[in-house]
Amino acid sequence: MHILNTTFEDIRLMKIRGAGRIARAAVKALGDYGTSLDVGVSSEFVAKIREAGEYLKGARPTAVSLPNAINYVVLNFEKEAKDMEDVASLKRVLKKYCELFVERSESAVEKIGLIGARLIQDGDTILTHCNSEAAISVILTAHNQQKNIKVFCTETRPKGQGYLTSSKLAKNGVDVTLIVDSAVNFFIKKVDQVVVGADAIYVNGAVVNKVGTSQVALVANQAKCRFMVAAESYKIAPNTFVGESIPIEERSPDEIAPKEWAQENKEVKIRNPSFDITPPKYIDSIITEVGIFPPEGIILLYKETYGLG
Ligand code: RI2
Repeated sequence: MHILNTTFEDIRLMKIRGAGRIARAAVKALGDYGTSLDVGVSSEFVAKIREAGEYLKGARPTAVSLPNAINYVVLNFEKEAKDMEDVASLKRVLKKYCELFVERSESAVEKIGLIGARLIQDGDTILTHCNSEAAISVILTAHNQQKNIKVFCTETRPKGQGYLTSSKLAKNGVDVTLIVDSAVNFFIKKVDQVVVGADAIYVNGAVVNKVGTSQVALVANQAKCRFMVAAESYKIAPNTFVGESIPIEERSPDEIAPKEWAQENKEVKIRNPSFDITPPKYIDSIITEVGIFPPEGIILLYKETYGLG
């Protein structure tokens, strides 16, 4: 269980973070756990993998990439392993699907970059919020295509993921400016496009992303500035098709206020939701590895992915 516990804790504590990264880390941990399992009976192996998958899914509640990734691996593994007797073969099959997921996930980010960059014009100023591999892929691909772009990165309180994004972009030679979250409206007139990632996408095209994204979308909408979401197709939340909602993670108040201040001001309540929901009407396009969709078109991708089309 050691590898599972370590990965679970690293995801929970956000040492591993970002919707795509946590999905890949969980899948890798599941594969390594399978390889290390010392059981002689195939049914026991399958049961332990199923149980480990369920455990990993609980590390963080909002990014649907995590359960979708585990389900992809476990369902395919179980289907192929149905009639297999020896544990060594089961281990090989499990490893195969873990590697396949990781490969597809990484190549999806690359493809999103290429597809999304088509929507970025030479001379554009882009604004991004938080730290999304998919959004960064779009920005860096446009930059590598010699498009002359400028980028505003929000700081992204409370965890400051904008420091990661701005540092990465600057190291790659992009002209980047870090701003506080509340300065978005101040700068929006200079911005041509907002590009953000997603932790989960409702079947109706609403997007769950780092808290503050919906405020950025409102400001962008008022300023008639384009709003693009870059996200792998496995971020679509299948349960939203039957009306379920996506839980919004609420993290510790310690991430917001210094401990001593909180001690002295115990009567002040602190709330720390990690994500919010941007309605489809504020989103122009969702860039996935299979193409560009208006938010209302995500239902088609969902149906195709789950064979309902
Ligand atoms: P990629 C992150 O969540 C951010 O909300 C980011 O926009 C989203 O995951 C998608 O990131 P957190 O783990 O999968 O920082 O595009 O809470 O990297």
